[in-house]
Amino acid sequence: MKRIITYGTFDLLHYGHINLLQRAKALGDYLIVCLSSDEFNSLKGKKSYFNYEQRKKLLEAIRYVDLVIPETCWEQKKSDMHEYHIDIFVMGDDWKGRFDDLRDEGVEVIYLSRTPEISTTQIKETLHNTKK
Ligand code: C2G
Repeated sequence: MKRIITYGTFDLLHYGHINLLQRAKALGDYLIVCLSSDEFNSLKGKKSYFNYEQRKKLLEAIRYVDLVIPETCWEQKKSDMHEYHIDIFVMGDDWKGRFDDLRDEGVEVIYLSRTPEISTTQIKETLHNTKK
């Protein structure tokens, strides 16, 4: 059983996120999403519209997602690879190169192309500019 993991905030879930999760799952059999906590989002300089529990509920409803766990710090990835017996670490290619060191933990590191024309920031800006 090939186990995949990916990390992110996944706020205002959109088809760019789904494209990533679908392709990540296709690489193996079991997909874990490590979801940024509200506190970690602050560390990342992000303020999500939905809180952790709401974002977790949305992700758990996706057929490609088998488990959602919290991401609370940058440093947890190394131990996550061993704790969850990960075979493949996947991220969108906006992170290309940033996590290559995880290969030293014995996992494959794959960066998948981002869906270009959609982002949570863009959704927020569009809605803000079109509000009555
Ligand atoms: N993504 C994508 N296409 C988009 C938007 C996002 O493929 N149009 C991917 C990102 O590349 C990322 C995942 O969806 O792999 C989640 O995106 P974010 O929620 O923006 O995650 P991010 O803030 O990049 O957090 O420790 C890693 C961080 O937690 C990653």
